[in-house]
Amino acid sequence: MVNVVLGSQWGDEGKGKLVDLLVGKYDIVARCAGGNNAGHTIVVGGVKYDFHMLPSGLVNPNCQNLLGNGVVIHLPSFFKELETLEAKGLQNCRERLFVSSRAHLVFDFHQITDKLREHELAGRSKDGKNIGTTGKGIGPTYATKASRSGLRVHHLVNDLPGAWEEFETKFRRLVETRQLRYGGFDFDVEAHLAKYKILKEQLKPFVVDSVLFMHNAIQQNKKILVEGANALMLDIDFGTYPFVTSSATGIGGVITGLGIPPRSLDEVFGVVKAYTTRVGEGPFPTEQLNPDGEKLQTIGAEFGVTTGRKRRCGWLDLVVLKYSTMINGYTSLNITKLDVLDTFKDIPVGVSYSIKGEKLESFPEDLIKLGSVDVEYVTLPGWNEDITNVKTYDTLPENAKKYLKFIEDFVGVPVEWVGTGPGRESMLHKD
Ligand code: 2SA
Ligand code: GDP
Ligand code: MG
Repeated sequence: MVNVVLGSQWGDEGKGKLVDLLVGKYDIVARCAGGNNAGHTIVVGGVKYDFHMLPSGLVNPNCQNLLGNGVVIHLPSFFKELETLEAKGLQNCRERLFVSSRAHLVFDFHQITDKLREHELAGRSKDGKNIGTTGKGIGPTYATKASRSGLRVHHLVNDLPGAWEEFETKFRRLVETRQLRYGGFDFDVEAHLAKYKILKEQLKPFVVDSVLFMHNAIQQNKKILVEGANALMLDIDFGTYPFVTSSATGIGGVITGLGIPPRSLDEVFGVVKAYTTRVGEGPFPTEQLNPDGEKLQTIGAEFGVTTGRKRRCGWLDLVVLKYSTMINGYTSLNITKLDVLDTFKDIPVGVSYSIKGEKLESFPEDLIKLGSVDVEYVTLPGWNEDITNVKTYDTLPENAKKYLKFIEDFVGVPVEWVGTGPGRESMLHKD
């Protein structure tokens, strides 16, 4: 059984919390895409754990965790995150963590060029057309992957004669070509190579052939949960290109990022924030640049887990959710942060886009089109009471249930879990 948790909007829907909640039932949690640009906050027993790259299955002491071939790994960050989680008391992490030999490595020069590229893009026009990346080197690493000059985990850990020399040669070439492209930047190649000689030995115990790992796990009927990173609207193909990340963040990335057959997939949990947020640049039709948006940001504590950036906020956009459902085929919707809407008297929800009075059939692919859409809203009545202590779905206020029903009916997918607070216990199951 392979189930999947995917973000349906622009990220930070609360995927980590759902994974944490479900993880007790799973033997393996796997990540298939992205790197340490992702960020999950999980609160267990009052302790807050921040995850960036590692699978959140580490919070369950019986769960194995895999970084699949589709993930990109900055090794210094990998070890730092692992050590931080261990220091917070997570047990046996090293025995339960596996890394695909085919995953690509993110190097410091990728991170440097990520920032240089952003600077270059911002300088091109007054209004700044940079992407607003996390600066973690994600785009440049997927670029070297696609241009077939990247270095993967197996290149580093290979002990066969000549392997290290080849790694060194490729590493030097990568630095040189980037220095040529960006007019030179300081980079101590020798110091980095010396560091990677040590990291190589540290990494070895984690490395597996992840195709075989997943195949065997599926054959043995292990319960596997795939933890999506980022979200569909940041997908390299289906997101608001070019304001996207550089990986396949939707259902396709699950298959290619883990090397498993599509037929092995079962449930697809779509995680939906009860409103919408976006971090970084790019279009966001239901954004509220007004006191409502500020209120959502403040009550929702909407700050990036990785960069600390303020997240942009707006109303729920059902055009986005319907589009995202067409691609990812959610079998359930899992609505988080409903409690953040507690004090809003009325709650508008975006239901269609039009340009010059003409209704669009779906989410547009073109940014100029997207920039000129008018959003049609349906305004639903708020419930004006604190739901953080509500213990069951049935005892939610009527208007809260109506809000959820509206989403369910509009998208045509049942709601399964509803988040009413940040803690593990604040997730209600709809029976
Ligand atoms: P990148 O760094 O190349 O992947 O950035 C490209 C775009 O993707 C967005 N992006 C994200 N959006 C939401 N959350 C993300 N993770 C962190 C979090 C972000 C943070 O969980 O809070 O801490 O700022 C994430 N990662 C990438 C990014 O904003 C760009 O728009
Ligand atoms: P992810 O990237 O999708 O895993 O989400 P993040 O962890 O980046 O962002 C979601 C944030 O919302 C985290 O700080 C969570 O602790 C918090 N959160 C998740 N679910 C709820 C909820 O139902 N209510 C409230 N108030 N906070 C929540
Ligand atoms: Mg996040």
